Amino acid sequence: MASSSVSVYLKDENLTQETRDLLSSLPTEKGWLVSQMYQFEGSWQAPALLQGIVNCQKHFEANDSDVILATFPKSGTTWLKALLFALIPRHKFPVSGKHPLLVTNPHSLVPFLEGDYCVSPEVKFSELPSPRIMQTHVTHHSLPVSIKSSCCKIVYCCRNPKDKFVSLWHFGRKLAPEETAEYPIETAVEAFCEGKFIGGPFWDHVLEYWYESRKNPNKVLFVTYEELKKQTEVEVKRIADFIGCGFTAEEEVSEIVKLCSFESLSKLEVNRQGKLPNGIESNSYFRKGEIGGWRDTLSESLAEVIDRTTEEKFRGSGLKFSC
Ligand code: PAP
Repeated sequence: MASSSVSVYLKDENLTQETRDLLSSLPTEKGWLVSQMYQFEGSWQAPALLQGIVNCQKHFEANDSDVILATFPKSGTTWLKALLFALIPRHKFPVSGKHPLLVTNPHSLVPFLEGDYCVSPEVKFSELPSPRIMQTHVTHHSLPVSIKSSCCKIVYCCRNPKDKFVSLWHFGRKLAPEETAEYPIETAVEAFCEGKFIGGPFWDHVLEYWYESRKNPNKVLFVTYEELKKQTEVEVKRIADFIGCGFTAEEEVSEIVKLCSFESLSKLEVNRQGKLPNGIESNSYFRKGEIGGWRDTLSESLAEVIDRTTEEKFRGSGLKFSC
């Protein structure tokens, strides 16, 4: 199992006996990025993150004032972490001043729930200043009960499947070159479309949050990377209204948009050099930041395979991706 990898999310040396027993009872598949994936509550996980999800389900207590960012990996997590951090405590940290985002990677400002729980069941989320902002990649049905039963807000960000796949493909190859070197992209596309891909099935993840946002629009806000890119100010105001920190007529949303843009964040020293506590290089989270960048990596025929699956899986849902 990916022992040469540097990321804590791919290591299995901190697994408890309880997790090992659980793993032995679960369906398993050989995978890309992690040599062995386990199917837990319908989604395919690396062992360490699976332990994190179980710990999170057992121990995490949501507050009514919490804001939870939910994403499928590589759908805009870093961007949304920056935006939420810039939006929520904006009276404490004015954009015009020495803003924490100028010296801290967004992943160090907004904790990753199951990521932090994968190392230990004792995580001090209770010490975060209120309102707390936290992030998860967990499916809606696997969220800790208190997130669903409390009045906390969930912001879900989705991205078009081809760009998302390509983003993860490059990230994974950089993160674990040895484990991914021999895995052809054709096989990875096939596994992604079958849902047997790390974190997958992608389609079910998106659809669950999509339907939840329609059923309960005050609880779940559905945002797409593409709309955020095309009309950033409009979407940022919509997010701010949803989480209860809407803009006054005098406030400038453009400053927050600029601070959190790919162009600004990717140039900062803190996001170009060094590693995060999770063992991942800070610059791995900033690659291209574009819509339609998949064209550099996917052949037309592989793109068609993903398009056909997207069409089939999202048919009748009202969800469409045109890029
Ligand atoms: P995660 O889910 O593992 O935390 P996430 O941040 O969702 O990762 O994905 C990284 C992608 O967001 C990268 O896309 P790319 O590979 O297609 O380039 C990264 O470039 C992009 N990204 C990071 N920050 C921003 C930003 N401020 N604006 C737009 N895109 C961004």
